[in-house]
Amino acid sequence: MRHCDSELHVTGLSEYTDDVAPPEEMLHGVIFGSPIAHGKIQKLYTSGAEKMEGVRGVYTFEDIPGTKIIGAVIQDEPLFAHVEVMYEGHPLAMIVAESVELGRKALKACKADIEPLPVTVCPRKAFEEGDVLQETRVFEKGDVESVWEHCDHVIEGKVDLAGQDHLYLETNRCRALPIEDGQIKVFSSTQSPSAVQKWIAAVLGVPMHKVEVDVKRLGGGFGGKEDQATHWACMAAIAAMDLQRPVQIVLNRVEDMKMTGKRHPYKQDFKVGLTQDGKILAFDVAHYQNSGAFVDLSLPVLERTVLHATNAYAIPHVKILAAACRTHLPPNTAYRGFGGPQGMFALESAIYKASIVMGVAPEWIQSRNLISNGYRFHYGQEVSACRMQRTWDEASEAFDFEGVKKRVDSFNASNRGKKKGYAVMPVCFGISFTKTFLNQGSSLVHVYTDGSVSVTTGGIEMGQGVSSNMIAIVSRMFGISEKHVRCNSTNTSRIANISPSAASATSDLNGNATINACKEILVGLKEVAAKELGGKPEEITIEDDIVHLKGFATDLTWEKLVLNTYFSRVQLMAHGFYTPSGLHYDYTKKENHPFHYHTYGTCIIEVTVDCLRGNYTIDLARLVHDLGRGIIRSVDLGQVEGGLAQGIGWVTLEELAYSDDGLLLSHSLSTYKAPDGDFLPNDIEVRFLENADNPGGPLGSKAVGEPPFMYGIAAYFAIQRAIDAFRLNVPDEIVSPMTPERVLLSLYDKDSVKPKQPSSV
Ligand code: LUZ
Ligand code: MOS
Repeated sequence: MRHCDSELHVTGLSEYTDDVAPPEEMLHGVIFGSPIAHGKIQKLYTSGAEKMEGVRGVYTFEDIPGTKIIGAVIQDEPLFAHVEVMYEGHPLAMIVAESVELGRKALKACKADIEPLPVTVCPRKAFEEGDVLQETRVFEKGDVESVWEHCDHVIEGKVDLAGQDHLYLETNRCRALPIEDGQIKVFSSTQSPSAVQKWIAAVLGVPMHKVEVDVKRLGGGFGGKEDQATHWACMAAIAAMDLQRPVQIVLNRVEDMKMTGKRHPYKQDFKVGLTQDGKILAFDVAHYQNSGAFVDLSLPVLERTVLHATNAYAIPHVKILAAACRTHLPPNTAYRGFGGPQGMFALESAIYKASIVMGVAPEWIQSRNLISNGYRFHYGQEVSACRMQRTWDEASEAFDFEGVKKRVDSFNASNRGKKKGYAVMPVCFGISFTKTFLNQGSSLVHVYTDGSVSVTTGGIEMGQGVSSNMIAIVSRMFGISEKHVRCNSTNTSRIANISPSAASATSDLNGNATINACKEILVGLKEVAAKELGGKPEEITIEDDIVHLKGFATDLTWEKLVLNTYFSRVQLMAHGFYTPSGLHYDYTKKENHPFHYHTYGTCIIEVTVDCLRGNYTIDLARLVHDLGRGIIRSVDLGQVEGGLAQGIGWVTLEELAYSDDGLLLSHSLSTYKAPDGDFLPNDIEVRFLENADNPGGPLGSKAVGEPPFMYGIAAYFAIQRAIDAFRLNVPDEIVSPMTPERVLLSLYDKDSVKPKQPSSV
């Protein structure tokens, strides 16, 4: 699989934030983080560090020249801890030194007197104590209370869903360079260069036009750098301006894991009511989000949990409680799926439990409740161009759901020490930022006189392939080969007011903006060509670098046409803007249209559990995904497989362990296990729907970044069902991740090696 950076990556020549040769005189910032999770700051001792070799400055809350409190949604987060520390690793101070080594040495001379305060890590506890970040919301469609008595089965349960570290290969980092006239140039590993620009300007107390942020590429983001790259960039900028020297901050892995927020853990209560023939009549769910210490993006994340609480299912009566609960963990943040996976997991838990009570396969219930055109979601948007059933039917047929069931049942009947399980996961994910104003993209296309083209957009290349997509779009719009086109770094001086590269919408918004820019340039090109060839502009096309008139090739090449256009003094550059139409969302209203469209898909995952040891293998993952027309197949496949892998990791291996006093115990790669190539199934089959154009997406495509993450949820229930085949053990609380330890403990009673007795539901 190739994308536009493949050769640079495999030869190690691609440049990330700190790969560019450091400017002379560059200093290094290291962070003094709180050793405890919650406490009152009595005194900070930094004067010892200040006197140490190579130290040029120490910065705390008092040293912030402008705005001292930042925040993406609500300004509630002091850039350095002030009065109280709210989580382990909460930055108290930054030491700036001639080298990282000298800075780290000086770090040891920093001390803080902190009076410990009670620590809360559980969102239910925070909720009971009334420590919520906004008034708790309840969303209702229909009236769940009126239907329980009409249900043949009413099942209740609890869920405990863990968070997830982003584990981008490139930890958070940035480099800030002071330049003339009080300006500053910043290279940041951020998904949101305009947020970095805005907050640096604010903390420095200067206008935004004095701050230039440039981003070539990230070594992964996954949401972790949507909002939380900003802090480090602000800190580096403060020191750089004060000392008038370049300053770089690079977090090491342990610091990154301790100091930055993660996917939100949730605790959930559910109650589901079904008829005997498997129809879900009512779903009542409470989401207690573990928001962490500050708001960050928790509220929009919780909003998406609410929007996706019914996933792909048509349910007439719905009630959703959504509470953002403050705990003493780093502020949890965006992570691929943005609350959607947590919303969907609760409902899959309910369906799983219902299937046991009713003695049916979960997919029998799932398939009886899929949405279709005309269904109105609880947030008021009507389903149109629905492909849910289509992906289900194609998956069911292509992957032979019936056959899998028979094969697994017969394996389990004839094997004692090993059991197989499988589960199906339908996904319906809404595409658009739910903060409607963020749905805008910009692109700057330059055609140079030699026929080469440069494209700059608001999109951040973080390994997902957006640069390759932009190059493909320009190449197809102009009818020229990709070798003519280069995608340049994202830069706030070339593109203003950039929305974060997030919400799966980056190629969608910036690709459409690029199409608009190309169209504008094409008008001039075609006029010049028509004049030269003696035709009309609408009779001109360009294919394979050759200008065509009425469909026939002429002698006029792309390069010659560009040069002629330049000599004719006709515009060869354009700024394109795009925003999808028809979006509106206000949670207090019944009628809403938050999403431009939905992405659909269905996945089946099969596993084998070793019932002696508790470990397991993921044997296969097969899925049908609705991608619209797709831009570059290999890029899309990379996104689907990557999302699937990350989703499987979330519910299986990746365990964030905390002590009771809120210290992160799994804070490095020796204690936090992410799925690797060995763990993932060899048998992964991805099918894209054919003939599935999406009029809303660039070149008929659909957003692809996040939806595949949620296929991974099937791995959880596949393992649970393999356990059930060994001995039925429906837990009171469904706890994720399903680590091998957890599997072992659910196969056997704690104090005995005998299999547990079947428990009743
Ligand atoms: N980021 C954001 C997101 O700010 N708003 C969203 O709706 C969103 N959705 C998914 C991922 N990131
Ligand atoms: Mo994101 S969770 O930064 O799309």
